[in-house]
Amino acid sequence: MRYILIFLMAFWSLTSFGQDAPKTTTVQIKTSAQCEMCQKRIEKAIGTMKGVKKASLDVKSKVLTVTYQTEKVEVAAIKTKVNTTGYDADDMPADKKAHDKLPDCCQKTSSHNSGGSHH
Ligand SMILES: [Cu+2]
Repeated sequence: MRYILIFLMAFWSLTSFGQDAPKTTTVQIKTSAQCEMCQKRIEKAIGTMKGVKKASLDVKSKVLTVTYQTEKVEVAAIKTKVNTTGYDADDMPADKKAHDKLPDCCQKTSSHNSGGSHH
């Protein structure tokens, strides 16, 4: 009888563990961010998405690192959000309207950025 109880408790703790620990994963997305303003903009847009735990962008490499819950949000949705914020996400191009609304210095096609390095 005692053994059955222990077995049941072990089983219970295993199943509840699976439910209580949402699976998170981290993905890196190459964006077309230009400066710190872009960084803040993207981090805010992605960081406030449902299921996203953390979003941080490195301006130098333009790589956005996102930690998210796999059950709540998909990479495709995150990339689309980056696009509608006005930036490329890997091979997905930025939404043109959103991109054109960005300040000049943040536009990848901006004259400020052509023919040389920004900053
Ligand atoms: Cu910018």
